[in-house]
Amino acid sequence: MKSKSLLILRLIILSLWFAAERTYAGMDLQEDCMINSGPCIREIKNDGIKVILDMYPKPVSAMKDIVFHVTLTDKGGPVTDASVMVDLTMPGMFMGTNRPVLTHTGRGEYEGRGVIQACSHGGKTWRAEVRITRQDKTASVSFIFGVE
Ligand SMILES: [Cu+2]
Repeated sequence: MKSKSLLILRLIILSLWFAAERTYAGMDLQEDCMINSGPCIREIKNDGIKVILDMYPKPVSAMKDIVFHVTLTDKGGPVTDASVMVDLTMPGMFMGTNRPVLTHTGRGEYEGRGVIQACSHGGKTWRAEVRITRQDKTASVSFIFGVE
């Protein structure tokens, strides 16, 4: 009798542990950038600079060499004097610091490479915060996207 209830208790503890392993704050956050369907667009409030983010190869997967491509335009014209960086974080979970730096390749296009970490908790949702610095002023836009 005693060993049976002990076994049940063990099973309960084990299932709670499994549930905890698969749950973290932010895991249900809605993606607002369907990166596998194409580039995503944001506008920086105040100065109206348009930010287009793309990543490839697609489908965007963890532990693969990913190219981050950002296009900046201001009233239709290219923004060529910015410093651009992508800050990759997982909402609700610390996954280390991962900030690929992009370099200007011409006509307001910026490109850099990075690797998105594999999540040991099975997380597939990431945030890419694109930080744009011009004349010592930094603005940022964020994109919530999923990886394969
Ligand atoms: Cu994670």
